[in-house]
Amino acid sequence: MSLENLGQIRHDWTLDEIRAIMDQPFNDLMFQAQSVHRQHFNPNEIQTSTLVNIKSGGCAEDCSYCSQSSRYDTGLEKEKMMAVQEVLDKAVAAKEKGATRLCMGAAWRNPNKKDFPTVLEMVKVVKGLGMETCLTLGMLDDEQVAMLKEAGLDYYNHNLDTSEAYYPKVITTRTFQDRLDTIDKVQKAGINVCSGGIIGMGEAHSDRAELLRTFANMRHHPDSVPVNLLVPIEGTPLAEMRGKTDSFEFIRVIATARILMPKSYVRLSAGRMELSDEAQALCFMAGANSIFYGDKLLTTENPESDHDAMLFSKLGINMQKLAKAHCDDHDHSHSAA
Ligand code: SAM
Ligand code: DTB
Ligand code: SF4
Repeated sequence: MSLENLGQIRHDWTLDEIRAIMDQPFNDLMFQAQSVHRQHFNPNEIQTSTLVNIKSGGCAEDCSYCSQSSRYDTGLEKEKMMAVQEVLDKAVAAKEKGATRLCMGAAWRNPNKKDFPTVLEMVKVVKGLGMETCLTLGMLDDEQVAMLKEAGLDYYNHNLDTSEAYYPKVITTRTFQDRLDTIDKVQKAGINVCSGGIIGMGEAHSDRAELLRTFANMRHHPDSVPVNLLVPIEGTPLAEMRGKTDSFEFIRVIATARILMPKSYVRLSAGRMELSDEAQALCFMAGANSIFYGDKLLTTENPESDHDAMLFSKLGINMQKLAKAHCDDHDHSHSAA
């Protein structure tokens, strides 16, 4: 396949094609990914999102990776929902550090009636600061999607996590199809979709290719694709996966996502504490152009923002500014040197 053809937006990828991309020699893969990246984005610019856990712990779902599932003894306390003012304070702090988007997460299977108006209020106050908003609240019904759209929500995060075949090995309280249904509703309502997965849960190489194929063959590619490296949590069934994932395998997934979804933001997400600065630089070379920025993810540690700022400075990477982040619907390319 020529490099020019590789930058085209397609929705008909076969598993063999994806495996051929992912399994080629590492240097060839990186070259292709970097070439595709430069067709649509400024290669030296990264978008930053800060996470806030607005409702921590006590979740009814049994996701085997999660510290917040009530099924496992992870030592995490169940907390009440955060007050709107506290979310606003965190948003102000994140904006001061340079984040363009606030991603608010809740440990829910789906939002309940009582708390939903507060969530809508959170979206409105964060938008009032001029920041982009993202929510991740579990499954949604049509009415909830419509209210989120009306409140001005920019992104909804809903991860598929792994392939359809491996999904029941990781989660039994909902199906892969349930996830697709919510993504479909969000997309149809005109809210940007953020959907990705987790690498390192014991899935096979082909499961990773299958997950990417599901995203790449969606009618509209997710606007943002978070690629998480499993953060192993003591007490969860996947705690024993610590140290089992080769970072080159992880980088290969990022590069393949970049090639399959040329215009999507690919986010180097959870797991950065386990990646050296050099491995993260390879992720950026592979086409990752977004990160979670701030000292904490939802319940676990993330690199200090000062460390990220230092790494960006060494690499000559600029953090995307708010005005640009709002130009999502346009071509992201700049006259790259
Ligand atoms: N409860 C909602 C849901 O599951 O959609 C929203 C919050 S949930 C914590 C959001 C996502 O975080 C999950 O879908 C998963 O991809 C990611 N995640 C959770 N725990 C993780 C871990 N230990 N390592 C890597 N990613 C994780
Ligand atoms: C995503 O893909 N990763 C984020 C966000 N979307 C919600 C969450 C990562 C969680 C990592 C484990 C934790 O901190 O609990
Ligand atoms: Fe609940 Fe989300 Fe954690 Fe699953 S990933 S247990 S749904 S908070």
